[in-house]
Amino acid sequence: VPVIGTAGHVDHGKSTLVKALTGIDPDRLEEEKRRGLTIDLGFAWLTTPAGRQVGIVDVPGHERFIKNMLAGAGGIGLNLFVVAANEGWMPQSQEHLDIMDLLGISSAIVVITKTDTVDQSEVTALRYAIEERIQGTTLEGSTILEVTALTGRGLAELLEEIDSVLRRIPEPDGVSRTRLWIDRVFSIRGSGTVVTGTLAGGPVHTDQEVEILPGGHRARIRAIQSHRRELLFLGPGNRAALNLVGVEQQALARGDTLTNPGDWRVTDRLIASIRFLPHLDHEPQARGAYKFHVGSVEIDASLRFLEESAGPGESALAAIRLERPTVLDFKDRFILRDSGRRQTVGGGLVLEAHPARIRDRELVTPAGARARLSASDRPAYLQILLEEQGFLALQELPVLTGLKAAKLDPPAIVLPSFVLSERAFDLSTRQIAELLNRHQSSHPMEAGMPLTTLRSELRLPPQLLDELVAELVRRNVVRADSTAVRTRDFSPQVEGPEKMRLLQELDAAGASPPTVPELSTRHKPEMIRALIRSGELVQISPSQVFTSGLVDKIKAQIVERIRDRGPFTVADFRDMVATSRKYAVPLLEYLDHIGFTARQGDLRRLGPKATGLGTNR
Ligand SMILES: Nc1nc2c(ncn2[C@@H]2O[C@H](COP(=O)(O)OP(=O)(O)O)[C@@H](O)[C@H]2O)c(=O)[nH]1
Ligand SMILES: [Mg+2]
Repeated sequence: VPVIGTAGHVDHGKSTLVKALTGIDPDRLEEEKRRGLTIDLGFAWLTTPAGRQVGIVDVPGHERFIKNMLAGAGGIGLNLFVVAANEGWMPQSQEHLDIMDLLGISSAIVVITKTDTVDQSEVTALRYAIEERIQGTTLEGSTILEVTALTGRGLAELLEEIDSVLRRIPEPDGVSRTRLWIDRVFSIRGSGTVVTGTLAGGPVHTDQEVEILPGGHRARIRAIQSHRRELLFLGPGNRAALNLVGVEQQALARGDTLTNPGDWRVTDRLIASIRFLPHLDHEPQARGAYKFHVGSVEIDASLRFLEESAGPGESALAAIRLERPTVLDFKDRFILRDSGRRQTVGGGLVLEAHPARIRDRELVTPAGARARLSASDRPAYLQILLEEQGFLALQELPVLTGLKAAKLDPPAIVLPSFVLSERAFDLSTRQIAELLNRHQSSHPMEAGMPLTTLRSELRLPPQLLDELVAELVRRNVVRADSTAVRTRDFSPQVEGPEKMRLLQELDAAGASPPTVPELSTRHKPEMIRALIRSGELVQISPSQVFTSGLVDKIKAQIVERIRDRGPFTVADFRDMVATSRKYAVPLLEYLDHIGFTARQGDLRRLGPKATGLGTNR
């Protein structure tokens, strides 16, 4: 259920109206009660005729406390915009209307208060004046009601209208990530630190571990209250008071955000679309000093227009630098006030909360910023990020976009630790295939392209390349072993005449063949490797190879020998195959290793794998 906020000029009867509706005096500070003036935010709640529990945030109307008003304006779903019948439209009527308009608050009820102080004709005239003022703003078309809080006149109609507007407010679109802009911090003797705010983005539950940014303090939620009721779980869109364990009151302040650890990262730069108010009496200056208001925080800020600057009533793309870091989301609404003039000059939308920059160059171009402006939801925003960057590390996904990997729909490709656009995936696939084909045609005897070479050619993070290759293996596009990758239908070739020369040399040498280093001086090493892989050569030790034909012959001799005369020694074997110890020992160890023979003291007998006379393959 959305939280209701008040708005309107000082002394127009906002707090009195809240008290009349709820029975709770929102002016909770001693000084407020004494001066009859709202200084800081006040909180109350009520049950509507339809049975809804709603929270109310009452704001100060005085210009001096506009900062507090703005701290309460974030997260408001329905506004009660108060104009007193006796005073009519006043400066903060206009400024609060501007703020609601810039924040995109479209659900509002205009309440003309203190109707007991003037004639009905004046009330009616004010009604027309208000209708004109709200024309062209998000409040255009709002119902205008007349109320006398002191006598209760019009309160029943107001409550009915609150229900009917609440019924029309759409449910927030899905859960993203928990964020609570803290608007109050205090401590209760015996319980410790309590923070309050309007919960947004996702739920909280008791015993949850939370992180308070930008300080990075970790704490645990011991208890949750909403409208004074104890809860174990609270969904987004509600007022919340959270009792925290593990963090001191002094460490926290209004403007901090309570978050789910790991889901958010602070930022002090953003790309935004800013709309300047039409009735400004000056050109907005990029060099001016500004206050940036978002959620419950106010931060000193400076601007730089991405393209041209904008005049009153116009919009512009700008890079904004913040004096202190905070937590921002895609399409967060903010308000800009001119620090010197102390007036609201505009507001806008966060288009990129984590803009990359190389030296003085923004990596988000004006076109990229405009694409973000027209992206209607988070998946569309992710597509833009992927178009720009090709891929994102999966653990960055919630931090940058508020999306969870498990919920991603195609066309995003999700690998174990990265997410790619379909286009980037197709492009990488083509690049890999191209590199493999090129390598395979220049090295036809190799089993494929060494993974290390592929890594250095593609200039992707090694982990990403490995995951891409694994995905392509899964899709049966390439084949890979621990060292090399090849296209699906490639098999290494060995050239005929050269291979014949090598095999002839080995055949002529019988059971005492040249070593691999010796062979490599006369034959291509990659051909030797290819023949080992294809099984035509058998590697019996790091530096010794036999032809598979010779190995088969020796195996046959062993079977015959054991059948006729039983187990044999190394010396017997040496004589049998007519070789030296230098070859006999590694050869027998190789045969032991593959299970063709088995050693028993000094003797060899047939091993478990000696069935038949198959080759070593
Ligand atoms: N006559 C009359 N006075 C009202 C009415 N509502 C509020 N007031 C008075 O107007 C003054 C300012 O009210 P308050 O609620 O503090 O205004 P806020 O600054 O907008 O919160 C107080 O003295 C109220 O008693 C009303 O309906 N009729
Ligand atoms: Mg007040």
